[in-house]
Amino acid sequence: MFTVIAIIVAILAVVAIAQLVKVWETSTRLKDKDVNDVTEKDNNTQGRLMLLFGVLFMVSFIAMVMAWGNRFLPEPASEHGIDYDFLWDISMGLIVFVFFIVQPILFYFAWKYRGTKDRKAVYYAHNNRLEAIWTIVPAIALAILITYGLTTWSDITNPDNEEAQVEPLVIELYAKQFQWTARYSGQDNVLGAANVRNIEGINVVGIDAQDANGFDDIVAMEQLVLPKGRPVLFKFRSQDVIHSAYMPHFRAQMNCVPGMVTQFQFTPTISTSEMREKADIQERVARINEIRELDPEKDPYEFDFVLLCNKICGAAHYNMRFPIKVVEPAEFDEWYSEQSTFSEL
Ligand SMILES: [Cu+2]
Repeated sequence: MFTVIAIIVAILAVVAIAQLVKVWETSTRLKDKDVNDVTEKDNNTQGRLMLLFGVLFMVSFIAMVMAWGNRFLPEPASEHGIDYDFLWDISMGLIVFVFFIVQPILFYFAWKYRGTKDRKAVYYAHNNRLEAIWTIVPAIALAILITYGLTTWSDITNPDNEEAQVEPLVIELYAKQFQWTARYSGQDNVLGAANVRNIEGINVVGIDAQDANGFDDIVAMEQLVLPKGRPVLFKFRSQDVIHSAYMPHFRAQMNCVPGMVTQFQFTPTISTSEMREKADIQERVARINEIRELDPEKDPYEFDFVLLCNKICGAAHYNMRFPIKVVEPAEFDEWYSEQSTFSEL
């Protein structure tokens, strides 16, 4: 009902504005003036408005960065996260640098060269040198940025486990509307075959009961526990629509696509309890709790790493989150040994 009223109001508003414009046009015609005539006064007003807008634009940019700059992600908690953040800083640094040169000039010129009666625009059709400069300089800058970005991306997505002589821990993240489930590969570190057709009762991710690799698999519905300092190779699957596994603190994101398995590997470097000790995190938590205190029904927030769905996958997409706990390797081994395997269920 509210939507219908809102749409009717919006339509009526458009009609009212159209009518007002008509009235204004008729009134100027009565005064024997052409509405399309641009007067000296119009040019001055528009020029000054441009200048004013430019100043407000720059001031609001600086004010927003100062006010909300501390809402950026905290320090990365994964090995590759440092390279990732460096790439981000370089790209943003360059963009902001160019922004601060180009935008003030743009609005200043709009005001300085506004139309006046005795100024005539210069007819300047072509200049090869200028064309070359503004083509080649951005082309070189972009080529460097893109090459740097692609090499960083390929280093992040293709870690050489053989050279590093590590065997990453294999974990599956299974996405469905609107829930995450983790499946650890167990003693053999090999995930058993799985298929959506096998989903029944407690077999929530559809493990194939015929495949011996799956007997020792461990399914975790409550949270994702990861060992600090050990590479983890995630295998992503989806039951229904495209989801996206986003682990912001680890600078990791990968789509979960029905019918195929995607993957991403990273090494957690900071445990949950270490992260909670950090001054920056404590400041963020305090800020969040200040807001939560206003609502007596809300419990205080405590920092946790989190896995979020980053693809608008349906009505309860916002609710598709899974806590991640990074612990010391010994604690992980202890937790791992306490879990029931698929064959024990
Ligand atoms: Cu989703």
